[in-house]
Amino acid sequence: MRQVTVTEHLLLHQTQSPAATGQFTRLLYDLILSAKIVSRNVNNAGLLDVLGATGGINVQGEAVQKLDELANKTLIHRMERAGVLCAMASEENADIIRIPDRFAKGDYLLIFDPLDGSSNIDANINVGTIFSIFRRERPESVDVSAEDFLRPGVEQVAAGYFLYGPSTMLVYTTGQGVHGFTLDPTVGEFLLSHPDIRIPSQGKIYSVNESNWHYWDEATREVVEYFKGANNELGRPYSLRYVGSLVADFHRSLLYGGVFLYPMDYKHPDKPRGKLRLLCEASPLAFLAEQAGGLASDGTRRILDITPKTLHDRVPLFIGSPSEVSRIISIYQTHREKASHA
Ligand code: AHM
Ligand code: MG
Repeated sequence: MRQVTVTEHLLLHQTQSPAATGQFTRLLYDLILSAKIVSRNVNNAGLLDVLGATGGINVQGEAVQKLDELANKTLIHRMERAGVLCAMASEENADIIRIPDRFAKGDYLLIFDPLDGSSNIDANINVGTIFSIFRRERPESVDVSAEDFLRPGVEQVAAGYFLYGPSTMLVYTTGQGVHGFTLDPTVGEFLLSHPDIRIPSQGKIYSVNESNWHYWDEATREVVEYFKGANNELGRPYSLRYVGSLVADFHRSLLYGGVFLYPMDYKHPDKPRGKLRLLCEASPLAFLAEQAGGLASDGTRRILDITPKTLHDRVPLFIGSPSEVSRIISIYQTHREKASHA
């Protein structure tokens, strides 16, 4: 059987993509190398002194795990040397990460969540690295700043994730479909295993942290009741699966269909909000979902159309098969209409 590597695939099949340049191939090569290092550390986590928390709290107000920090450092160290980036932004860093003057710079902006789902890591449950790539718009003469990153997801040139699971996978898009590669550890290469992934138009699974029920509004409860009840398009209750690692829950939804939900909640009544980050989580996964024939919405707006106001903006996220996501949008719509007539 012919084994296709990521670089071969990019050169052979993605020639129409704005990402099909030498610089982009280099970017992907270094990203893959970073992910192989992270994957090795995740796989050996139980044997090395890298489990548990650092004691620090990140910009999101969440406990930093040692592996979060290691993955973040690995990505920054490799990618600042790639010579193709003008800056980076990470879920773990409050500000943008500039490329030091001693390294060459390029046209691309890289955004990443170095280790998504890391609260699961001590239990040996799947985690992943999510990435999003933009080309810089402003001229080189203008100093790079956070403003360069505040762009809607529709402008991404590529996005994807590495999933550190029973096998390590890369799933990515450059706007020409979604393609999955599996790391063959014996040769150290990601090989094409899932060409042109299409999400089923309807699934049988919903995925949500239902313990937030008490913090949801009426519309959100109705959405979840729709999936739990028998009075839906399926004619019976959907199954519930929730890993608590977005990248793993999304990957399952992509392959099996269904929907992943992280709605807005009122845990902090004065500040209702979604949990997931627009730039490093929702936007890249929305690009993949749409390229696979799915949908991604915040309940009202298409995720890819939302322009962030800050680097760490959060959004509600409903992502997956078109049938389930459009149903959710219509339930919210009906609630808004009722409220406006009340
Ligand atoms: P992280 O990037 O710090 O791991 O946080 C994001 C994670 C997602 O992977 C997952 O979907 C969500 O948080 C789970 O949150 P909760 O524990 O509130 O259900
Ligand atoms: Mg995350």
